[in-house]
Amino acid sequence: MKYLSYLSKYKDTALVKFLIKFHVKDFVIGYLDLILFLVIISYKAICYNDLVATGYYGFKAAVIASIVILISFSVLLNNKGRTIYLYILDLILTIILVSDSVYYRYSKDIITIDTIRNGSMLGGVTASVSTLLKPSDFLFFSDLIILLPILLFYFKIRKYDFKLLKRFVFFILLLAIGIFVDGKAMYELNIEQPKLITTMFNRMYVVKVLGDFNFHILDAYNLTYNNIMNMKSLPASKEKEIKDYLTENDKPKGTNLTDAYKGKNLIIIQVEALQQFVINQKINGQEITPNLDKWLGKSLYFNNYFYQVAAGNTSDAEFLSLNSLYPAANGAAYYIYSGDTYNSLPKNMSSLGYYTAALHGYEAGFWNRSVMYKAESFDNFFNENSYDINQTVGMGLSDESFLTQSLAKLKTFKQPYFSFLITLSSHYPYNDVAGYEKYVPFDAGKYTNTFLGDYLTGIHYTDAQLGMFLDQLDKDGILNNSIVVLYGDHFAIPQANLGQLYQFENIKNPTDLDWYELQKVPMFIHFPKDANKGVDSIPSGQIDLEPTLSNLLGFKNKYTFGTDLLNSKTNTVMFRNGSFTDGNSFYVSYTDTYYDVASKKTIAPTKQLTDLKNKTHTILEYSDDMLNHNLIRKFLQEDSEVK
Ligand code: GP9
Ligand code: MN
Repeated sequence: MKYLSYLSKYKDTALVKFLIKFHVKDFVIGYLDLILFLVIISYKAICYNDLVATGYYGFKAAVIASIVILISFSVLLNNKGRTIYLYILDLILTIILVSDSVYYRYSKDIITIDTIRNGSMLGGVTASVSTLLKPSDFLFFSDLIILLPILLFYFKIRKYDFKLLKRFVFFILLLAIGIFVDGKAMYELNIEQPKLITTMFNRMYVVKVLGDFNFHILDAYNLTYNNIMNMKSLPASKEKEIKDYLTENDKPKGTNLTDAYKGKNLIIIQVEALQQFVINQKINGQEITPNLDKWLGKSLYFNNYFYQVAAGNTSDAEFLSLNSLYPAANGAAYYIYSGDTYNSLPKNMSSLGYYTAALHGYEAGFWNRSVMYKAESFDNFFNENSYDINQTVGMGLSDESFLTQSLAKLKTFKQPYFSFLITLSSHYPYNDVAGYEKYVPFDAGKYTNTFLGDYLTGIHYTDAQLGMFLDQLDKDGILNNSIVVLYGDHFAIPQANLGQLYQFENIKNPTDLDWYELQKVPMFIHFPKDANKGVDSIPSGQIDLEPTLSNLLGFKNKYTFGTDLLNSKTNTVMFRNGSFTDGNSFYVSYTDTYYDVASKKTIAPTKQLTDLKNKTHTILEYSDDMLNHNLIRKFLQEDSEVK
């Protein structure tokens, strides 16, 4: 009462007059439902974000903004319609949040449209839903029950309804505020982590920064965008042209070592950020990668092997190596094309009776692996959840622990097996120097405390762990019965730090050719009893791995773009941006310049080179068509009908 008399003093002020004139009291009462649902849904969404971000990302305006956008449409309806809309919206969003919470507890990941489409979430999670559900999950639905009688009462007492025009203005206002705040957050995320929104390589990070609803909106947008882009059907003649090209490309080119290793285990190790420039190099008299240097001496070493990744980085390295297809023109194939059918290396190995497993000591959903490994037909994916995270270096589980635990797993696998291992510790920005050095001391000399020095320390650490792993495979006799492939996934030194690399390499006035020549990654194949060891300098790249293995292991190469390196004398390495090299010349697409590799000079294009340039475009387009129109599925179907 005291307060009311106190307030009455202000009843003639301009502000109060304004509030009365615009029916603010009526508005507050009339739109109480809107305010109530905004608060309730926001609270639930923030609880979910707390679960996945464990507090350290704090409150995110974008989380609320996405709810404001979804709620804004309710304002267009009349009173009753609006409340019903809000009630149903609350129900739907609660179902999404609870499902995502349960899924998160199971796989530390979020449900995507593709996870549902591929059925890849159905395995363990549905079986264990009852154990994953918590009593608090049901509390999320309690408001919907409690609110029912209250809303019915509210329907009765609420009188005021705004005219359509005012409602429309209010809708625009809410929508604009929501879009502005949300758009700003997305824009900032795009600056901080370019490519993240289109490639979704770290979707839990998107969830942490933008919230659950924004993630689903972006996921649906990406999917719809790709579907629209691929709606145009491919003429039958083009389809035939592609099939004919691939059929020709897949034909055996010779008989060198053909089927020679049929039935042997296959172990592939994809090493994080391993580049060729560290191989057989010393710093201050100390070898940078003594173990790899030793093992590539006992193996068939490809010293002219390029990574061919695009926006999908590590996942592209896998995509190229396991499918012999080019990466996506935009975004990451592991995300955009995870709904396609693949004639992948694991699928081919399975058809030979192999057990196949991918092993990586990190989050299952990173790079959409959990979904994509299903599409690539791996029998099993051992991820972070399958490892004891007992030692961390850099980004997560240390290579030492990962490789030790992986070896123990390998020993339990039914033979013959194909194991695909992906390391992690030598990941950008290599700043866990203390972590690397704690286990493997390294003196980076004049590069100490520089970016390059940190990388050298990191790769030296990883080399030691790879050495331990390979030596142990040897001691345990596994090498007698296995072929081991090891290669680097992609670049280690980003543009900003290239100066140090050129200094290390003693390159004074670097050209684009110099840069490209530094984009090689080592690749070696180790055979039982160190057979076939030597150096092969054929120009090659990650796309050539599957066809090469098909010759050695005896499965039929089908619908691949690569080359069997053991039965070819020449080869052209094509890059996603249209650059290419045949070993003698190098074409750099972004400056439209041709180089002579030996003299390093620029050269005028010959007819042969311009033909090769056009062929590169055609082939990249073929690969895009294959992915956009899921042609492998179609081709394999046609083949089975013919049989
Ligand atoms: C994490 C890892 C890193 O799972 O493979 O991927 P990257 O950031 O190198 O593309
Ligand atoms: Mn990587």
